[in-house]
Amino acid sequence: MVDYPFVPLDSEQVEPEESRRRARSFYELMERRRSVRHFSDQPVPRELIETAIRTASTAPSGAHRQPWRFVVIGDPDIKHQIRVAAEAEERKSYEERMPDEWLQALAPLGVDWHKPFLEVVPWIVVVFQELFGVDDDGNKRKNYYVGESVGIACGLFIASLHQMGLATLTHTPSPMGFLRDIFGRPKNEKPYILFPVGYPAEDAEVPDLRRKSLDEVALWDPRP
Ligand code: IYR
Repeated sequence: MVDYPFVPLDSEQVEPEESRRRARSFYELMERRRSVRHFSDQPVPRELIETAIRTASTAPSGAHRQPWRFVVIGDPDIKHQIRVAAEAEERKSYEERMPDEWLQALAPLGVDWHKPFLEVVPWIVVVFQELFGVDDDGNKRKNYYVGESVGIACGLFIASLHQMGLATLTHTPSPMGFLRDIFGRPKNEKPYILFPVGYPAEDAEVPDLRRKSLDEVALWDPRP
């Protein structure tokens, strides 16, 4: 069993005015984040991806099990393999598996089974959830709140990339089992989200979406 000694919290005292400034400035930064499907092939230093993964890995997790694994692909041959396999699954999904209601929901976004960006981006990062741990004797060790933990880590990853001026997309080719096979990952690891990462193309366009207002997403002291 890992035993953690308790140490004083390393926190900073922030005056209310400064809190307000930081809150606004972080919100304004994040409000400009968009899911991007048109990337530049401009190289991205590996160090930036490393730092985004370190940031993601600061996420809280159930029983501090940190049940995430970031698989990073820079090799063009593997990117090609991923594109071919992802498009094959996606084509089946769009043409046979997705019900009309779903296709109609996606229609305004202009997405389809073509995923050329998978070969344009300098990096693909596939996040796996570690469904359970395995100790040195091969015994299973339960993980807790795996989906929640990995989801939070992915959110921090996205924010970190955006803050560096990099773009990404939460791509979920479905089913995603082929990714485990391509990378030879063990059975206890399940693909969660695939992130193409790069600088946006100079002429990148995005749908002019609107975000829900504060009133639409927040309730204060609600009562029955
Ligand atoms: N996984 C598919 C389909 C897709 C589904 C949703 I929900 C989206 O918001 C976008 C796409 C794809 O990646 O194209």
